[in-house]
Amino acid sequence: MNVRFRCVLCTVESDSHLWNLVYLQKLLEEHGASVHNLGTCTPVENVATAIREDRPDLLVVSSVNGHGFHGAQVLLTHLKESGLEVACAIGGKLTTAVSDDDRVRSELLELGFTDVFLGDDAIDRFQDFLKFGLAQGFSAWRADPALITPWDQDAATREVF
Ligand code: B12
Repeated sequence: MNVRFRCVLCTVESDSHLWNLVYLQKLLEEHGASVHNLGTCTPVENVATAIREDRPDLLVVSSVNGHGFHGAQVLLTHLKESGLEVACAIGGKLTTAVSDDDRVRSELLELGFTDVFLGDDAIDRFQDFLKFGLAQGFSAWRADPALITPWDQDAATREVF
């Protein structure tokens, strides 16, 4: 296979689901990636070590157990504190309520994820992202602005006494 980019693939520490990782590894390989799949319940230190050693073009995080939002924050904060910078895409089912998706996407983009892929069209949008990254570099990607629902906007601007 002609390797076009290097990718580290992981999930968050709490998540033991496997087939999402297998699916994404195959999808990434179809797009020309060499994939280092770190497996389920990935310790954040293992992700940091893989980034230091592999120097990947892209980190892909997949979580479906509903705790991914928390785990993603822990992971990216750890990478930042370790001085590691890499384009980073995340997706799956990151909380237990689809109604959280817009807020979660907004907060993870704010934290520094390159893009956040949730919902029924996640794979289609992710493939567009991969094509763009191959042509122009993953760090050059500008994610669509996150939608803020009126109720979340209200919560963000409400004064707390
Ligand atoms: C099999 C399974 C298990 C197995 C996992 C075995 C294994 N080794 O993998 C077992 C029994 C262990 C399990 C346990 C649990 N599970 Co479970 N599990 C499932 C199940 C039935 C199938 C998951 C699967 O393999 N899908 C196949 C893969 C290919 O698809 P996928 O995971 O959906 O991923 C797709 C998308 O999400 C997306 N995607 C995923 N990641 C990413 C990343 C990016 C970047 C992109 C672009 C896209 C993307 O692309 C994939 C392909 O379309 C789902 C229900 C379902 N039908 O989906 C529940 C489900 C994921 N489990 C669930 C839950 C709650 C749990 C438990 C917490 C249950 C419990 N109370 O113990 C535990 C958590 C364990 C843990 N520590 O993580 C919930 C999660 C709910 C949520 N997020 O809102 C689900 C959705 C069931 C449900 N409807 O409630 N589970």
